[in-house]
Amino acid sequence: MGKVILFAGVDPLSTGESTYPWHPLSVLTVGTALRAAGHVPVVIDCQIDPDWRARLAQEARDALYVGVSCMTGPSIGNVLDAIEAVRDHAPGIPLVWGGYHASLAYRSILRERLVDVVVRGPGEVAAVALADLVAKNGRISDPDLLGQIPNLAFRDGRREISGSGVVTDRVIETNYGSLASFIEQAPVDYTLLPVDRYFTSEVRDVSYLSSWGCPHPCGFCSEPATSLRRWKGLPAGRVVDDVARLWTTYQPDQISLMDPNFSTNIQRVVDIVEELERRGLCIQLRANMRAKDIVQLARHIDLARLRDVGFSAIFVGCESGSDRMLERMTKNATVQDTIEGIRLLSDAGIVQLTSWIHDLPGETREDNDLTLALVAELANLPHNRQKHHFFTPFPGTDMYEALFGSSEDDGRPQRDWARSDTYAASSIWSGRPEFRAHVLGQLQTLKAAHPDVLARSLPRLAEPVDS
Ligand code: B12
Repeated sequence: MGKVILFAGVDPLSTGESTYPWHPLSVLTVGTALRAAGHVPVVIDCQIDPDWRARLAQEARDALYVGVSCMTGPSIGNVLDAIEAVRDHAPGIPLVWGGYHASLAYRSILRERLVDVVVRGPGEVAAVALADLVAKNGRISDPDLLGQIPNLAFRDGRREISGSGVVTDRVIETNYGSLASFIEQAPVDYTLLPVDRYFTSEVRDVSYLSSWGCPHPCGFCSEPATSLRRWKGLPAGRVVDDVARLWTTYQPDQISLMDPNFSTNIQRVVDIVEELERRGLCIQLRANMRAKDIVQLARHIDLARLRDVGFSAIFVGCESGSDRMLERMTKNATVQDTIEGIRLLSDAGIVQLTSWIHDLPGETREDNDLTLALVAELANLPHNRQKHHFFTPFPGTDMYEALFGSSEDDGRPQRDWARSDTYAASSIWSGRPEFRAHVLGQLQTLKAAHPDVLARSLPRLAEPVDS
């Protein structure tokens, strides 16, 4: 038994992604499992702790290991700094990298020798097994013992020649076993964090996760590679117990359901609404749903009932107003689904937080005009909000592979990934500058006509890839 440091590297405040900090469910979930197994998890979150480097350097010295977590993008820079702080001040303490980015870019991370072990996908079982291993053996390097832990990738000390003739460290992957162990575990232990330090004068938001994974194959999205298109959800009764407890304990303004797609199981949504009704609860909830699911859902339940139990805003990844683009993205949905789904939410008085991706590979001016015409039309609806992104290829996605070939062994340094952002400069992919400038012009016109429709500032033009 011993202390494990969990560093949350995602910092949406520094990139303008958000105006308030978000509870890092990644390390909270892992920390819950570690504490239940008798270890002492210590969460250090760079969003709320300006002295995180010093604290990390101090706390790491007597830890079993330091675990770091982030998504692809600018937050990788925080994780690289965290790794450096640990290497400088607590040399010899094992380093473990988990979360979305590491799950996909693990080969490059390991070959850069940044950490000892990468945890791929759900990390609860592996995090506990690694802590047990270090507590017992004092180190993390025995390939035979590591080989028995699911969801790991590590170097076994041997070298191999890649297809292109380059000699690299051999990387071993263990069985991608435990898929959604959070489903079996006790509710997330929010006391691992000072929850109310995430509240601002603007909003008191608490993040919560009710399901895991996503069955859809969208080519731009990281989920198919991390969840292997599987899905698991907590039962309706447990979800309502959990959100009701969070609502009374922390008295937030809203609870954000962070499920990749809350509506994967339509019946579960209906059950959750009915359970909230049965208990006479109205809890302000936000969730992600696919437009096509909303259309289906409306056939089972009047969406006004969702609004009445508190579903106040639904995030919908609409992506494009061109069916040709939706097809190329393997979105498994049509523009008609988007129009119907958004209108249904609007009619029920629910805020529609829509998300759009511009300058997709192969997108023509005609495709773009269709998208711009659609967003302009939707902007007339009451409570329509829009987030506009420029396409950024993420590792392990079909669209990345279509552009660059297999991402598995592309050897891209993490410093490059750290300069990849859907809102600003990208050292991975700058797209077509003229196309982007044209889109920005159109979005400025939209903004002038509907000043409140944009949920955040417009994306910026990318720097050239080779800058
Ligand atoms: C919440 C969320 C956010 C929040 C993050 C809040 C926070 N403090 O973490 C906000 C809104 C800030 C955000 C921002 C972005 N996000 Co986001 N986000 C999500 C969302 C909805 C849920 C993530 C989550 O909390 N899941 C629940 C936790 C429990 O799962 P998890 O993190 O995977 O953790 C498990 C394992 O990975 C592992 N694990 C994780 N960390 C560690 C650490 C250790 C040591 C160990 C052992 C294990 C481990 O164990 C955990 C439990 O099983 C997802 C999912 C989705 N499909 O929409 C997208 C998603 C993760 N986001 C995504 C993207 C693209 C972004 C942005 C990059 C977008 C942009 N503008 O460029 C930004 C980046 C912000 C930044 N500065 O880094 C992509 C990920 C792409 C990628 N390859 O990383 C996703 C998958 C969306 C998508 N469909 O493409 N996001």
